[in-house]
Amino acid sequence: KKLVFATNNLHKLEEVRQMLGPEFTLFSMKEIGCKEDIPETGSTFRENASIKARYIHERYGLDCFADDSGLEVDALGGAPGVFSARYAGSHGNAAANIDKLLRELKDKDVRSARFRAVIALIVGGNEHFFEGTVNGSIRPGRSGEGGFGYDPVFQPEGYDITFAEMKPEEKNRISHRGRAIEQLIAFLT
Ligand code: ITT
Repeated sequence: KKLVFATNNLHKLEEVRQMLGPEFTLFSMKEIGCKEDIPETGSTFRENASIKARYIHERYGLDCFADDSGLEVDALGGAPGVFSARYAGSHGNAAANIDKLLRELKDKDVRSARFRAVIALIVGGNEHFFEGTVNGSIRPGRSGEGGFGYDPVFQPEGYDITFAEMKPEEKNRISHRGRAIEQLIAFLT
């Protein structure tokens, strides 16, 4: 099955490539010649996932999917949420985003949080949604070198290590994205 993954995030691309395996031929936006940054103007993960998938489908007429995801922190009323990529201002500056998060949580006892991912898939002109969540907590400091984004400070429930300390396949097995992709695979096969 040929599919475009409408993302500019190379870490997401790598994770999803690993999860989908060889039955799927995955094309990145770059590989289909799309160099644009898709404006994410929605106020929910679902809206933004849909905007990204439709953008590619409308311009290229290809089957495609998009992932919109982020971190919801209870003590911050669900922030950064859909603003996770640009929490500290500039898009995708993980170091600054984590610094800001740790600063905001400095005096908070409640550290619970979750990652959410919503995938919008467009096949044969029809749109389908898949969602995944992983509960956990925010560590007071960074640990680990793997993963991306907030992984060094996110400890999933039932573990005493962060996502950044896990092997990629271990993270993928329990992550928000892994759970959403599992459903996408089940739907397509
Ligand atoms: P695309 O829109 O091009 O796919 P993006 O990085 O801008 O890439 P989002 O708008 O969905 O994607 O923002 C997701 C942000 O949420 C991401 O940049 C990270 O900061 C955070 N995030 C999502 N999944 C994560 C994960 O598995 N580990 C760590 N941080 C994650």
